[in-house]
Amino acid sequence: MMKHTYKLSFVLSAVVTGFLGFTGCSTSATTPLATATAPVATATAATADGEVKRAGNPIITHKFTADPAAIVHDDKVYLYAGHDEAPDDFHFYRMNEWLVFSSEDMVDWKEHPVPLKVSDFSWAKADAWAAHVVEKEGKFYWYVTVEHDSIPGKAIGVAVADNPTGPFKDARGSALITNDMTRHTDISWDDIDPAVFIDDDGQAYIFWGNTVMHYAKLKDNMIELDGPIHKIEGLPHFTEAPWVHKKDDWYYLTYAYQFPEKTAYAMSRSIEGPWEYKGILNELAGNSNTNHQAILDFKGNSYFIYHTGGIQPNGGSFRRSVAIDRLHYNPDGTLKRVVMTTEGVEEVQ
Ligand code: FUB
Repeated sequence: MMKHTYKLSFVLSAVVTGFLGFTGCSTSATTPLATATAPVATATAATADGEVKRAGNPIITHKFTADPAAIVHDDKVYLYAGHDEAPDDFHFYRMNEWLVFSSEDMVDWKEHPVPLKVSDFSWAKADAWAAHVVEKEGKFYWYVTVEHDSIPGKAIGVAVADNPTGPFKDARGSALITNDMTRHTDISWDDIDPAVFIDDDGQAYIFWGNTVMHYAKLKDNMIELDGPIHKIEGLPHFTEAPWVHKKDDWYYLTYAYQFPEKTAYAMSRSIEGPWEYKGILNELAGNSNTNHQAILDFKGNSYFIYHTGGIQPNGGSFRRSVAIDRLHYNPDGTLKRVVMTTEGVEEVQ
């Protein structure tokens, strides 16, 4: 029944999760400055733990940030996130723009000017939900979830820029995917949470969904679908938030599992499946009913990037904050369970 009660369940969960203890919040949390306008600012203070400089979780404490996606470009990590702008008495998402931060060491994060807003898409009317950036041939493509202005339901658009911090512009002038293009479920929010993966042969794929996981090929131009939309079967309790990555000869498909969400994963030898379910990767994110992961390799380490409601007293399901912990592989390629920490990751050079 979850597929018909998604929005209601968010509201109920906001009440329920008020009773759940959260153990991963940063002791350095500050009141969010929703109106901060500095064009470029250091986003968070690093904490010292003995001689080791660590990021602390959440990594950004002056704004609420959600739905992380990250890339590496020129020895820097670029972290893209939605901006949770809901006031304390508002129990659903209020999200009008996306944000970008960069870091050379995973500890000091620099905020860049707001690179993309819902209003940059003339055909969209609300909801800067989860998004994903990929680089191809010197261009940066940002796939976003929004509410369509005239076609009922959520839709996916794509913006493009010549560098990772923008400025980004709508690449099509229309949605790439709309709710009427997918018929596997009758809910209006199944076309959310795009995740794009470019395989070793250069073929790009877009994965997305809520309740039902879809995927399709992208054309070489990255802004048109190439062929039919497929449904991926065999992912237990798939809710949303797909993320695809490859390590050695394995493809990994991580996703939000159940609701409130854990993160689960499946593996395959082929990007087109079949996917073999492998279990839970991350537990409930404390007082946030969503978890929304990204996975990244940087300077020899693997990272699990997610969000929690870790800024207190007002953090929660609609005022979330991005956190980062290490991701570790077993010798057979399976993933070790993520350990969410208060201390966060160590500085890397
Ligand atoms: O941020 C709005 C929605 O919440 C995202 O699209 C989902 O992945 C969940 O995190």
